[in-house]
Amino acid sequence: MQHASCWRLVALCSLVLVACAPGSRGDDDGDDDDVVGDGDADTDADDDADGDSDADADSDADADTDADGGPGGVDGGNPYVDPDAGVLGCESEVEDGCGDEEVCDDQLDNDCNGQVDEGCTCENGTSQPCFRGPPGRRNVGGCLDGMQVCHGFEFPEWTECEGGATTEPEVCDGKDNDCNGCVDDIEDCQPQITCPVDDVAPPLQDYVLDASTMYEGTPDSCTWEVDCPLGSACPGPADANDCSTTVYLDVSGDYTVHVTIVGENGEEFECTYIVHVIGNGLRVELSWDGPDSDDVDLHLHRNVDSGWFDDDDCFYANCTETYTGYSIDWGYAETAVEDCPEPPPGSGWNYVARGSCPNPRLDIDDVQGFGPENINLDNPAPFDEFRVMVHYYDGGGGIFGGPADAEATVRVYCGGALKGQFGPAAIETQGAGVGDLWRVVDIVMDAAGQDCDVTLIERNDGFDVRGNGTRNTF
Ligand SMILES: [Ca+2]
Ligand SMILES: [Ca+2]
Ligand SMILES: [Ca+2]
Ligand SMILES: [Ca+2]
Repeated sequence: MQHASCWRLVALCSLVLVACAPGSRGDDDGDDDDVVGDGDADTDADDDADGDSDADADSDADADTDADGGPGGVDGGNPYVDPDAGVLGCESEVEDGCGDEEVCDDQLDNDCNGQVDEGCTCENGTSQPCFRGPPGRRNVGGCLDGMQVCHGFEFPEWTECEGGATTEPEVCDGKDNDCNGCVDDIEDCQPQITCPVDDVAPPLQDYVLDASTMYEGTPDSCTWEVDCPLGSACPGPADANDCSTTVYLDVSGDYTVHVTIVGENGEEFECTYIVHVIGNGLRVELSWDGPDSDDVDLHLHRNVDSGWFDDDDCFYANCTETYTGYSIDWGYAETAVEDCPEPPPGSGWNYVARGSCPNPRLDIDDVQGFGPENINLDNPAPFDEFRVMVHYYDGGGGIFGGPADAEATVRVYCGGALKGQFGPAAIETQGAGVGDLWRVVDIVMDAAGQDCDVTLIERNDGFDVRGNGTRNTF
C-alpha cells in the first residue's frame, strides 16, 4: 500500500503542476539547461515536467492520465480496478485487525480463530451481537453481525456466533464480499449481477424471492436455498426452481438466502444474502427436539400469582383458534389486520375475517411436531411483567400419545432484538396432558414498552423443571 500511495501522490503533484503552474514547464532560470533540450527542467524527452518520457500528465510510462502504470485502470470502466494499487485500486482497504489474543466482552473474534469472546464468562441465558470474521472487517461491505447466547450454569460461556455474514472471496457481483472496503476489486470485473447484502422482514409471513432484483436479463433458470435460524422448522422456498417465489419466515432471526441464477447465455451467477427477521413488541418462541414429534406447549402468564392454565395464562386453550377459540382479554388493543402476520398453515386463524389479530396470541398450537410455537404481544405497556412456561403435554409421536422425553429451547425477543435463549432443557411427560412444567424466565418491559429485561429462573443450579403436580404454583 505504501508503494501505491506514493504513486498517487506523484500523480497528483504532476496534475497540479500542469493545471495550475504552466510557468513551471520551463526550468527556473528561463533557459533550458537539462540534457535533453526539450524546454523543461527534467532529463527526459517530453515536454512536461513529470519525469517520464511520455506526453501525458502523470508520472508513469503509459499514455493515460491515471497512476496505475498500464492502460485502463482507475480511469477505465471499472473504478475499483487499478493494478498498481496492491489491492486493485482499493484506496480505502481496511486492515483485518487480527491479533494474538482474544479480548473478552467486545463481541469480536480478536484472535481470528472463528470464535467470538471464547473463554470469557457471561450471564447464563443472555445474548449479544457478535462478528465471527476479522475484527477490522466488521460491518464493512457484506460483513454483518450475528448473535450469540451465553449458556451454562456453573461455568457459563458464549456459544457459537450464529447468523450474520463473514468474509468470502471477492467475486464480481456488485458487492464487497471480502469486506475490505472495496466493491468488486477484481481485474476486468464488469458485474452482470447485483447481489444484495441483507434485507429486513417481519416474522410469520411469506417473503418474496425474486431473481429479477439481482439479474437484469431473463434468467434461464434459478435455484434457491434458504438456511434458517435455530428453532425454525425451515419450510424452504415454495418453489426452489422458480425465479420468483416465496419462503415462509416462521421464526425471528437471520435467514441466509442463496440463489444460483443461470443467465441468458448459460453463465452462472450466485448471490448469498441475509434476511433479518424482526418482530414487534414481545415475542416468545419455543422449539423442541426429541425422538418423536410431540406436543409441547408454550405459556405466557401475566405476572399475577394465580397458578397456570387459567385466564391469566395465554396458552392453547384460550389464546389461539385451534382448540376452543380465543377467549382472554388482558386489555391490549388488537392489531389492525394489515399489520397482522400471515397465519401459519393449520393455525385456524383468519385475521381478515376477524378484522384484526388479538394481543397476546399464540400463532399455532403445534400438537405433533417440533415447533416452532410462538406467542406475540405486539403492544406491551411500560413495565408490564410476564412469566414464560413450557408444558410437555404428551409425547410418543401421536395425538394423546404416551410417555416421552424431549429437550426444549425458548427464545425471547423484545422490539425485534433477541434478549436471550434458554435451554435446551430436558423435560418429561407421562403422556396425555400429564407432563413437566418448565418455568423459563421472567420478563419486565422497559419504560417505553419496547425493550425488556429477561431473567432466567433457576432451581437447584439448573432450569426450573417440575412435575405436572405443580400446576397451581406460579
Ligand atoms: Ca476468538
Ligand atoms: Ca473478543
Ligand atoms: Ca472487496
Ligand atoms: Ca464482489
